[in-house]
Amino acid sequence: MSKAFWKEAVVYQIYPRSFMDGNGDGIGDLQGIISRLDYLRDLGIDVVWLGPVYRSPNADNGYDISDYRAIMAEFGTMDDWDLLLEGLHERGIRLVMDLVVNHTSDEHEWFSQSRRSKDNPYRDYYYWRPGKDGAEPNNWASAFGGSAWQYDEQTDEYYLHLFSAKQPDLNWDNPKVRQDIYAMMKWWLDKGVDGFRMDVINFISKAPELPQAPAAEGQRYAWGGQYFMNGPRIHEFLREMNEQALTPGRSIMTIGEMPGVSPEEALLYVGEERKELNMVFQFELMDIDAEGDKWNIRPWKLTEFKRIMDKWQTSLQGKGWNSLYLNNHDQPRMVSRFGNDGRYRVESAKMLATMLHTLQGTPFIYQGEEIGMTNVKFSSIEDYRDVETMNLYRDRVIEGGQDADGVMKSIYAKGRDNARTPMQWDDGGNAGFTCGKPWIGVNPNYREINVKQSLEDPLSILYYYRKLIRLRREHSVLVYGDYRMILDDHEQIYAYMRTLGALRWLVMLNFFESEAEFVLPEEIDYSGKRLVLGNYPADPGADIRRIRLRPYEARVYELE
Ligand code: TEU
Ligand code: CA
Repeated sequence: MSKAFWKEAVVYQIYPRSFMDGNGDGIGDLQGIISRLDYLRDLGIDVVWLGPVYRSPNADNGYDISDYRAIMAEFGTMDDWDLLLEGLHERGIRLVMDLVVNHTSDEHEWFSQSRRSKDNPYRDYYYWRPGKDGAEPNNWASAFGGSAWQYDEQTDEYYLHLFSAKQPDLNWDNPKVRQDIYAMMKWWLDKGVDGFRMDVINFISKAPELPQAPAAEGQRYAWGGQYFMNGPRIHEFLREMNEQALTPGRSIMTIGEMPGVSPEEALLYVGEERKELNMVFQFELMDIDAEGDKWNIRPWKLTEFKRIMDKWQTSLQGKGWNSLYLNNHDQPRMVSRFGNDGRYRVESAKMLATMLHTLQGTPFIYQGEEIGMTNVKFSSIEDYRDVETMNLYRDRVIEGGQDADGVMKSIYAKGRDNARTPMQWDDGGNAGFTCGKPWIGVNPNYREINVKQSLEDPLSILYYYRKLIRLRREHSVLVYGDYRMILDDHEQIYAYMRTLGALRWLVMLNFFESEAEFVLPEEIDYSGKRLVLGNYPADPGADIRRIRLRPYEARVYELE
């Protein structure tokens, strides 16, 4: 397997609005991040993925960009950004920027021009279509509810927006759009950024006829995914982007966020010979607890979880590269969703972290994960800020007449604001995030769960993350080693081997709060063993042929 810095790296995701407020206005900002750089250095991460910090009216917290070459006023200035980059590089940390180019803000200059008249030179930068029989051009649904089309009086046509109406989709079939985007990317690379995380990048090529989506009986709008996810020209566009914008002779890192991609499709994006991207964020695991739409929660089995992980691990092995994540700014907190955020919060957070850092792929840590931050339950919908959550409540409760408690239950489990409450730095006012009034409430558990407490407790999740990160850096078997699952059908334990040359590592993870029996398969023989890491005090001499794993216990062994 070929070597690359982005395979060896551990990435830390910063959601700028919620990380650290430097000036007391209640909103996280660049100076705030700068003030916490030593924290990141001490954690040991190699790369920061910074959520969008470009100028934006914030309809979707910066994922609606009105100027790609300017900094959002609330976050600071371009000078602040230069200082941030310098501060990161001084500490040996690379910076990956969010690249949001499936859509712009409706306040972007291109769109202001585009909506002006049908013959404006920017008209074709977006998708404009006349209505059909007095309704939208097709029945596609927006990811944030309602139609994906917005009527615009000025020219009596509709424009396409797969996300909010303030996020019109760019028309990538127009070569001018592509050239403008590549020029912008090169501009940032020249400023010294080390790569891009590309927002819904597999949505940029749409089936040209924009066909009607198959809908259930009585369903007005339907997700037209098959007409824009991995669309007809997607690989052509990404290869062109790679060639024209990404290969300036410097090694950078690229991650494509890709809902609706199978491992087979992923290989077309990340296959080592394909010259497109380094890795993708897959969504198959994120869909494990939903039926139909994400709000409709269903219980999942560990065997299903293992089947998904195993499929991605083995399909990409030797051919491409995985990203490894269990949460981000769009997903609930991993310890609440896949672990136990009550009695076994610490144990289960460490167990999940063990998995993330011992599978094959690049681990992504989302801010606060390293101290075991949990989901939040605000009692009132008024306390929520996310456009997706607010639209859901409006559509289902206010306009749809559904039971508010049921909808709140879905929001508690899946709402994106779970991950967007402020980073918990200490047990003082507003968790040390701001001395003003935070833009979104702090999780009330900040008095127990915070960085200060974590630094004082030698057994904290934070110190365990530091250990894992160091371990991965020191032992290339964790990066480049082959992966093979064992105990495939075990319903409580996920276990696998990593091997590189003569090195053999064994990972065992109990995903439940009841004890579980691990029995080593007969064919694995060994003459010696070393307990490398675990989340409980354990007898290093214990016989690993048969072990009772405690609640959420994780162990990593080296076999001789
Ligand atoms: O997300 C795209 C995406 O498809 C999801 O993760 C989405 O947030 C989820 O399905 C909603 O339930 C990206 C960004 O990560 C997200 O924050 C943006 O809102 C979205 O694109 C639009 O830019
Ligand atoms: Ca601020």
